[in-house]
Amino acid sequence: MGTEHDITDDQTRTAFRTCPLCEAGCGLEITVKGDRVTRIRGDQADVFSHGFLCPKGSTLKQLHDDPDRLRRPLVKRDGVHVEADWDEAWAIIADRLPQIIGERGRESVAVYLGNPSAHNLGALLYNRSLLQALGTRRRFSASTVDQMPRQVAAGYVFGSPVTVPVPDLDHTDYLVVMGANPYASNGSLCTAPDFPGRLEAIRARGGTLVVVDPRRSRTAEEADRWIAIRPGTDALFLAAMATAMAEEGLVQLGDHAAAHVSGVDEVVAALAPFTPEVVASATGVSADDIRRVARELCAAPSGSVYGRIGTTTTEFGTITSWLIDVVNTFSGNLDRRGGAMFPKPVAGSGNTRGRSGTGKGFSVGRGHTQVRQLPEVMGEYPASAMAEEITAAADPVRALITVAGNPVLSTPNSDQLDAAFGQLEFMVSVDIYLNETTKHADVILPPPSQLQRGHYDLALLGFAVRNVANYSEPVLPIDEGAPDEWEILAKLGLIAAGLGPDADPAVADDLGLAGMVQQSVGDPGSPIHGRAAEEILAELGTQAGPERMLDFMLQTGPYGAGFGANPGGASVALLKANPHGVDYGPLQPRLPEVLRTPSGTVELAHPVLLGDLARLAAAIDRFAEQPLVLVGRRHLRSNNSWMHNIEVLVKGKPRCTLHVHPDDAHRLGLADGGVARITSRVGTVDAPVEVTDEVRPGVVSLPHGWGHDQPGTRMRVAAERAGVNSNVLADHEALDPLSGTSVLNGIPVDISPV
Ligand SMILES: Nc1nc2c(c(=O)[nH]1)N[C@H]1C(S)=C(S)[C@@H](COP(=O)(O)OP(=O)(O)OC[C@H]3O[C@@H](n4cnc5c(=O)[nH]c(N)nc54)[C@H](O)[C@@H]3O)O[C@H]1N2
Ligand SMILES: Nc1nc2c(c(=O)[nH]1)N[C@H]1C(S)=C(S)[C@@H](COP(=O)(O)OP(=O)(O)OC[C@H]3O[C@@H](n4cnc5c(=O)[nH]c(N)nc54)[C@H](O)[C@@H]3O)O[C@H]1N2
Ligand code: SF4
Ligand SMILES: [Mo]
Repeated sequence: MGTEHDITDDQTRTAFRTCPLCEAGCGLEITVKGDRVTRIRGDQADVFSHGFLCPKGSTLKQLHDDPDRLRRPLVKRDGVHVEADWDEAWAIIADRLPQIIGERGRESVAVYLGNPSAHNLGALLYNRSLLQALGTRRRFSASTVDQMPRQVAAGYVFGSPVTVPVPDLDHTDYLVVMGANPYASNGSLCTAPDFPGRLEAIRARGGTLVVVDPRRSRTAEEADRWIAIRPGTDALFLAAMATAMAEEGLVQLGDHAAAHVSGVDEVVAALAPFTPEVVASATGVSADDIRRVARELCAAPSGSVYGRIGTTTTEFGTITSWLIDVVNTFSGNLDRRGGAMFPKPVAGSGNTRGRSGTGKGFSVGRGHTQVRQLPEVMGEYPASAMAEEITAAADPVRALITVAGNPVLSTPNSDQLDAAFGQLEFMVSVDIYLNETTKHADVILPPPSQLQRGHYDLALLGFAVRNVANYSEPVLPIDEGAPDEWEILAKLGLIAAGLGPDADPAVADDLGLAGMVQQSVGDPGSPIHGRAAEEILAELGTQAGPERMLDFMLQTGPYGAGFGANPGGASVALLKANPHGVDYGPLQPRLPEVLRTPSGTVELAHPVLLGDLARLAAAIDRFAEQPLVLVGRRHLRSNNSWMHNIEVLVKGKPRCTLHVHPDDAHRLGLADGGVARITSRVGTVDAPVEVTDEVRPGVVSLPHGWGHDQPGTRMRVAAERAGVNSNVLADHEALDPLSGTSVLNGIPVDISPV
């Protein structure tokens, strides 16, 4: 079953597979004996990761073998989850779901899609079929507790929310990392296996690394300079950088970008009030330090500002992401080598397909939530509105489907959401564990393990620092009689549409694929424009599922084989013959072809973005007097809320501790090793205290994804080191209004010793 069969004896073989656990996408070399994985290490020959892996990568084996990982569906009987066979599980869903939709309408069903869906080819391709079949606007996902602001800003400025510039890590001379800790996270919206090694290489070649973070993270420790910013104030810091550049006559777009950027003067004028001197006390960063970074970024041969979760999950998330684009543009780094560049995904994306260079642009607000009237953004509503749409809407959500998500631990005001889920009439979860969220489900449908399915990083390679492609075949066969994840999702859609428990997902897949091919042959921008759909479909074959759909995307993508038009071009066959991946080289300038804005320019002065600056200005005084605030942090051996059942990852000293600066500890009467009671507007938790100068004064830090002590769950290892759920403290009302994204960093809290 492996991609390359290096048979050393009768039973032992080697398979190569991309790790699906985080965005780095490392290549793994997996030794399999019979049906058992005996070893996992980094694939030295992988074209992108060159042998790198982190401690999580090798635990795909433990994950596969975890006795708590679900192999068969669970159904709730008299409040207790018991194993059932697949037919029984489907029958229950077919009995309940279409009935609720029939009686109450489509909007009575909500869907929540979680983070692992973005690392999962089946889910990426077939969540769409599920959503289409359901037809509900009540779609929620982890995006609104994560990267949505970055995508919204990109939508306005570049015309498509998938057009997110990434730092050209391997060539940059000056990198400013804001609100990201790639030494722990391995990077995000910047796909770069061995991110730490790539950062070290910047310094080794004489470049500079600056980290802006309220915590002295591991990344900050490795940097030339750490700027301990006050949480939530990055927009002010960046606006002041841009203004410093303008005041000092340093704005220089470079000939290439200058021809394609509009609105520079308007942006300069709009940002003029935000001088370094004006924002210094609010940001906690001196005017001199702000001016110095601005000057250095402009003076460096190339440079880039990169922002992540600490910049997006704040009340100014969208304009912060936009201001990152502004300073990258002003300093002459937009779309140039070593600057902020646009990947060209091999499987295609919204910025490779369709008409090149212009488009409809980006907008929000096709629909609003019922209770708070929050606008739709990228086809979904804010995750933090889920609870009230269940409990307080005139037409409430009655049924919920979750796919690869654990919102009860991962989204704001968790206690309220937990209670709301308890009120649902019916809930289905597609998940591998019985956890804090899925314990509410009437039916849990478990997909095969990570090792039992094929993989291509369809979403994350769109943010990669090199253009690469890598397909992995399943390492182990699927359990007898169990469906693949794509079949589960497609079938769930068919059942919701009333086609009954025996509906065949393969039939729906044939139809879906035929639709895609029809559209492509009719698209003048497509490499198969004008060809016969039947011919293309015949070449794609009759084996339903994600591999065939991926082949279509690769072949019609920017490097594609084009069904014979470009021999040697990208296809699944090519990637199967190259199990260590195919490298299409470093990022290349893509302006103006990457744009999809109505004007055909980089719309730097989009009115929606400029319009939010008044709110930013009004917040300056409040920030300057900010009381104690809570931020998060990640640990290398953890992964959001769900890898805590793997013993080798969680053993050792407890990680779910509250970091408190010594000055604050003294003032608040907290002792290292003691317990603190943390209270926010919406909740209270007690957590063990670690006194450390890793956080700046006035800031405390607690990681998210913990709190595994809830009854009704079945994660035995996790329950032994339960920790506390930091999202009990996150306020569901605190949002970045432009993106609907929750404020998870910079939460005002009161703290007292217990
Ligand atoms: N306070 C605070 N909260 C945060 C964050 C923060 O920084 N601070 N970070 C936010 C971010 S960035 C994110 S992405 C979200 C994550 O939020 P979620 O996506 O809601 O939660 P996860 O913890 O990733 O849970 C993943 C779920 O998927 C299941 N699962 C794992 N693999 C698979 C699979 O292959 N298929 C299926 N069907 N299920 C699978 C797991 O068992 C688990 O139930 O959390 C957010 N919450
Ligand atoms: N080991 C591990 N790896 C992961 C994950 C995981 O849970 N564990 N999750 C994955 C996911 S889903 C994601 S989205 C990525 C996230 O990847 P990153 O964005 O790198 O996430 P973090 O490591 O949480 O780093 C965020 C940093 O922002 C800082 N910060 C908090 N508030 C502010 C602020 O207001 N301003 C500034 N400038 N900084 C602030 C925090 O102190 C922290 O150091 O990681 C992915 N990789
Ligand atoms: S860095 Fe991410 S992709 Fe690489 S081995 Fe670790 S978890 Fe897997
Ligand atoms: Mo995330």
